[in-house]
Amino acid sequence: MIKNSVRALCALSLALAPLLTASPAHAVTACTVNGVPSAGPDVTGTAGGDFIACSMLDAGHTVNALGGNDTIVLTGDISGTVGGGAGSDMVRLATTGTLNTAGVINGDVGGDAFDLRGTVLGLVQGNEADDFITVGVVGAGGTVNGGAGTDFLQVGVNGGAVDGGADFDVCQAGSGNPPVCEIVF
Ligand SMILES: [Ca+2]
Ligand SMILES: [Ca+2]
Repeated sequence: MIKNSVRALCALSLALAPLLTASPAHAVTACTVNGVPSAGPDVTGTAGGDFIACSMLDAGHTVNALGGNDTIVLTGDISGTVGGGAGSDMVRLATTGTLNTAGVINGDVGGDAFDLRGTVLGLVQGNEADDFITVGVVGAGGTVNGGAGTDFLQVGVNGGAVDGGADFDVCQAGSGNPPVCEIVF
């Protein structure tokens, strides 16, 4: 009787295995907030300094780090909206990451630092205060805007639009379209 039950359980797990291991039909948000997994659609930090990492962010999903000086690390396909919230935030896009057409990165309030080594096809906004933004590749249709404040923007290859926004900004583009800034070198 026990043997039969074990056999039945084995057969059941064999039948379920393909379902459990099947690849998802579409991208699925995969983030952690201070080490705790979150699948969205709203990935939310705390009022203090948070460490948020995402290997995937679906279109329509959001990351909001809220207040505090937060660190956000993006390593894959980012199609949602990432906000640093108040505070001086650090946002990194690894070389393996892409900010897709629908994707947005916002520094929000506070002087923010963006180290975006991957490809930007979407929208990057420093927003208020003095922001420091470096981007590896801005693809066609991609936009980087420093917003208000004295910003420093550095882009390796600019196939899109790079603009310091309001106030006195300093920009550098290795090649491609010239940035729109008070000082370009
Ligand atoms: Ca926070
Ligand atoms: Ca901020």
